[in-house]
Amino acid sequence: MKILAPRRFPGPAWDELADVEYYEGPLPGPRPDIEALAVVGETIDAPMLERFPNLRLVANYGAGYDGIDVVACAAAGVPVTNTPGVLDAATADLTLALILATRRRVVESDSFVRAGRWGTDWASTTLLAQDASGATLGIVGLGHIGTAVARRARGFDLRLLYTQREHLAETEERKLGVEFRALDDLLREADIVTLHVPLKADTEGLLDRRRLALLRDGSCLVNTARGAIVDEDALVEELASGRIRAGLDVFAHEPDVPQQLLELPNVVLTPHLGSATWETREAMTRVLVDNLKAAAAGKELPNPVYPS
Ligand code: 8YV
Repeated sequence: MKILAPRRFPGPAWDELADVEYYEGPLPGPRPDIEALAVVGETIDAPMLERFPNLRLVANYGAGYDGIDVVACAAAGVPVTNTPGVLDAATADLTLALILATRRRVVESDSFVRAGRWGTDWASTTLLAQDASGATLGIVGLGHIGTAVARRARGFDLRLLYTQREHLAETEERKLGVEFRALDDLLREADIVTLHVPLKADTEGLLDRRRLALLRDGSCLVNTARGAIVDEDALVEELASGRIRAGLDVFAHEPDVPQQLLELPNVVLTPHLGSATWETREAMTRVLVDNLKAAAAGKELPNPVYPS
């Protein structure tokens, strides 16, 4: 099975694939010889599928597959797979890192030391921040990653609220130590809000201008999910006003980051690093390769994704 990939993926599993061609820049085509695409964020839609008439798999490197039109793939008879499960811990870890960095002003403090200001500007009120311990964390989307965040957050004595379409069973809520709130109520009540929903038609712009205005003064928003879940222009305005803080790993038009954010001290910025550890990326490659090998062998796919 001839595979087209943008690059080698990290880890030894990648070498198990026999027939891989690499491309640079945008996806090439027409290419009737290509039977599988390994993709990382590329847009795969109906016109793109036409370039690859003999495709047997679109294999996404990542859990989120919002760049792939799954309906168009299904219509063309092309299965889609992703790499779920193996990146929950790393993404939850980064979420906690952003919560703590934002809440405790870690990046501002680092700049303060590097600028040589400790000896001259330090006073007992310098860089005072807000406790994470005891604060209320609102988790938007209690799937695998949201749940991993909840477990870690309990270790920091955060009070946990969550929102999603379906309530958990009461026993599950008790076990995780979470209380359900409708989204607007969660935004009004939480000191820290963290997003863990996939980007879909019904979550695009979920945190619009009206909802961002519900956030408490001094609260902080953390996003390790997808930038387009938030109205980015409205978020930039809220942050520029200094009313809220944010820890942002994802942006609406990556790799572009709104210029204004680069100037603001109340924002911590990372370049989409949720799954970026050696261990996690190698585990993602293992899952990607298993999907590709199953397709090549005509076997059942381990991680199929369906239109929803
Ligand atoms: C990226 C992610 O896909 O899994 C996801 O949904 O956002 C990430 O894991 C990965 O970083 C590759 O760029």
